[in-house]
Amino acid sequence: MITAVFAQRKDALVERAVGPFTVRMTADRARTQVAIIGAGPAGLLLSHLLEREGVESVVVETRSREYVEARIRAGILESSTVELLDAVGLGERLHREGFEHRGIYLQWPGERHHLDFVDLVGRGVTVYGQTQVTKDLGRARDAAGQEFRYEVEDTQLHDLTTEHPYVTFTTGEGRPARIDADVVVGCDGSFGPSRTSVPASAARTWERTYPYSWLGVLADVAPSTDELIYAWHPDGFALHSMRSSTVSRLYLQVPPETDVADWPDDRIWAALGQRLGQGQGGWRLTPGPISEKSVLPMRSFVLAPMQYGRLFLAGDAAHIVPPTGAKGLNLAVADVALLAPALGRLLTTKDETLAEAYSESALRRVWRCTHFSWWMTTMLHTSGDPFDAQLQRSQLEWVARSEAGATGLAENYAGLPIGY
Ligand code: RFL
Ligand code: PHB
Repeated sequence: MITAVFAQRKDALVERAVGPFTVRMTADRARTQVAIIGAGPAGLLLSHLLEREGVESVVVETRSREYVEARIRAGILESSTVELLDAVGLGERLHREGFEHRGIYLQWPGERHHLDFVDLVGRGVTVYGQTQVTKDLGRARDAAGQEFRYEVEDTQLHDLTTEHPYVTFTTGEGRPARIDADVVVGCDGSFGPSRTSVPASAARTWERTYPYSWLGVLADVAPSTDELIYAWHPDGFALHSMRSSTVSRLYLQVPPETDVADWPDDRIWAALGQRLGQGQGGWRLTPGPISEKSVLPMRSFVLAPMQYGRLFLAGDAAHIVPPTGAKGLNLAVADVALLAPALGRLLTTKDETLAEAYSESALRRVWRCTHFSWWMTTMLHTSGDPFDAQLQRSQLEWVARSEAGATGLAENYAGLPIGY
């Protein structure tokens, strides 16, 4: 266990521009081995894995801890994510409260097919909210004495191409602060400063914006299904997911720029019922009170390499996938599972081999998941083009009727092994 995270802590003078003046202020200055930017799943899990490598870290986060832990996002864990969390002592509550699912339902009007991943590829998935993963990680890091800096502002990364990079920010109390490190890891999601600290000349990016969004709702009602339903419908895609035996998570394909105000609860339940096949074969969708409603845009994005000098990127900071394949959180976990031993080797034995291989190894899985997420998205969302609709229908029938088709979906959805 790390008891003293900061090898040194001292006050130093820094200069800050305040309007037209340059003001010299006392800065809170600290030193650690790895400065982690972002306390989402990637940053928290990385700090946990690094400790097991004997490497100390400080986590810097712009939001409050309460905000980070309440943010509703992913809900599906691949089997390799569960195995990793188990192996590092984070699986106890997950196994008690999470639901193990053998597969998913794939449907279109008039037909619902169950794909049994356990039969097809020998492993299923676990339904356990990202909020719960984040809370479990937070508790484990507290128990280990992890140093966090929450509610910081103006995070900036410096000297990344030297062996002495550092991070500056303003603390929640308004004091300038600086953390000197051997390595900086950007786990700050799609809008953080890490990605933009990589000069355009040092990286390449690929991007796809999809012409639809998801309207997501959280409802205080028991799920109307035992496993997730992915539904193709001429009105647009719908997904029935869940968080617990009393909370359902549901999504509707909506046009981009949709205003939630245009979707009162009755309209949402009517659209979900229609698209998910209300009444088909006697199936009923039970509506209930909606506690959260939001619109999320759908985007694919990859930045390569995931390293720039002593800056490494992990999770959404390096890549975004549309949520249809349930891959975002799992990719963030897979990145840090590769990165932690690489940094352990670099910082304890000065062996750079694994650190230099990190980006290429991580990107193999990133592109596999990028393709899978794109494929699920384009197969299930209606574009309005009748030719597209025929191709989607043919693809869905192939997946549902052919063992080869079903196995391909199952292998990707249930997840490839860590290190694929
Ligand atoms: P996060 O979770 O965005 O965390 C980044 C953290 O960095 C902080 N930050 C900063 N900190 C310091 N200084 C700054 N200047 C900073 N700027 C930002 C942020 O406040 C934040 O705390 O990224 P991370 O850790 O890489 O984790 C990625 C996952 O959160 C994301 O991929 C998934 O949630 C995606 N996703 C899903 N993934 C799945 O695997 N399965 C799913 O079922 C699934 N469903 C979803 C999803 C994402 C969704 N939304 C809203 C994006 C469903 C939704 C609705
Ligand atoms: C979720 O439960 O939030 C969820 C599940 C599956 C997805 C996306 C989101 O593909």
